[in-house]
Amino acid sequence: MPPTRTAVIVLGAGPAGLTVANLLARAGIGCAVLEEQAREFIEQRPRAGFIEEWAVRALQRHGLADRLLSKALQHDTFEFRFAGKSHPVRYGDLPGTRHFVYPQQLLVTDLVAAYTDHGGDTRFQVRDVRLHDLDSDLPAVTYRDATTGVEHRIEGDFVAGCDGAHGVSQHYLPPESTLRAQHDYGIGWLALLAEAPPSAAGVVFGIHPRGFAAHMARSPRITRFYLQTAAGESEVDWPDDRVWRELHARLTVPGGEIIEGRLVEKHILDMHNYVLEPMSHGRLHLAGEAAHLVAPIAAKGMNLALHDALLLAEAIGAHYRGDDGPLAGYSANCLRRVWQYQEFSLWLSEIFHNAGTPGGEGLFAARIAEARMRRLLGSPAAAAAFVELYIGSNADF
Ligand code: RFL
Repeated sequence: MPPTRTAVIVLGAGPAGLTVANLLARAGIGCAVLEEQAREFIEQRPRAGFIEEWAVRALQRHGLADRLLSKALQHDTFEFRFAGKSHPVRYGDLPGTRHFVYPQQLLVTDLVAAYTDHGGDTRFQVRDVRLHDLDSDLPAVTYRDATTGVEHRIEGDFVAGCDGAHGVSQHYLPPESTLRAQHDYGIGWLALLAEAPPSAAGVVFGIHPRGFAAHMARSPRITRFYLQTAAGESEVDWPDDRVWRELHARLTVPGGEIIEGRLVEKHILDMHNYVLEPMSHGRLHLAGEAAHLVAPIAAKGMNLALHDALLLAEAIGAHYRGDDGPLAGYSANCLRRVWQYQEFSLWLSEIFHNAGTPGGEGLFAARIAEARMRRLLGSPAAAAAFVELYIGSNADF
């Protein structure tokens, strides 16, 4: 096939790539989105659910949040449960400090429709994606269409690498000038989706000597649960009866029972983080999990993907208006929030995961975690600092 030409080639139709594409289209900048999976697949892939209010308002400003605003539940409270008691934390008293509960696949469905069904160029089921000439003014991407087998080449001014943690674009950052920071929590989380109504109005974090557990409402009929697991455990170690036994043990308090339902998703998440610095090389700019992964401890990954996407679309728009300053500062501007959210997730993980570690070191870590929780629950100043990062209302330090 002869090469085609556009302004921006976007790799990946996840929250990051689709937000970039929609914003560029609204700014009249041409782009093409290349996605490895079929449209039906990405519209049904369940992952995140919590979107911070600043991100919702940004999508709303661009006309991308109509269905989200009409359908999403809003949360402004969560509870810690430990030592048989519930300790609620209200964080939604200030404007702009709520979470919107909207399953990621619904957001992806909305963003695909807003772009693709309004004339946007989206190419699903691409294979053998390769990037070329990233140091030149005319970078290109080649790929094979899995449905026809035909090879394609598409040329543009920029490549937006939004193809997630398992994509190809991060491998085009030159190793000699790219830093990779990483951290492994040394545990797993079993991510579960149950066909069960929520057992509590909001999020419940169970801090328990047998390990952490969480409950998160997703819809009136679907609830997400997490269970901390030992390193090396797999799904086969967690038959349904063990799952429910542990959820009851770690989350139940008097008057706060856990409602069971059919488990429709059960998989172990590797609990690790990484950050690539800088997120750009030549005409390639990464956004979202292609550039940084944050374990889902504080529900930050999709929010960071949206943050990057908003900054990248704005910076590319500025380029076409003759100002390359925002693109030059793009990576550093993203990384400020990335590192605040990484630090916050690590801080929270030390409350979540340390209640049951045996031995003297374990006891020390458990007492530190209790001291943190008491401060958070007892000091309005500590609670305000926590909320800033929990909801991301002020996180670009
Ligand atoms: P995505 O969503 O992975 O999208 C990347 C897209 O690129 C495609 N792709 C390719 N396309 C073309 N060529 C290639 N070579 C390609 N390789 C891959 C993929 O098919 C895909 O469509 O990355 P993006 O856009 O950066 O978005 C990141 C978020 O998906 C992720 O951070 C969140 O799901 C993380 N996360 C959560 N984040 C939150 O902010 N709030 C939450 O409540 C929350 N809960 C979660 C989560 C992640 C979870 N899992 C599955 C790890 C709960 C879970 C269980």
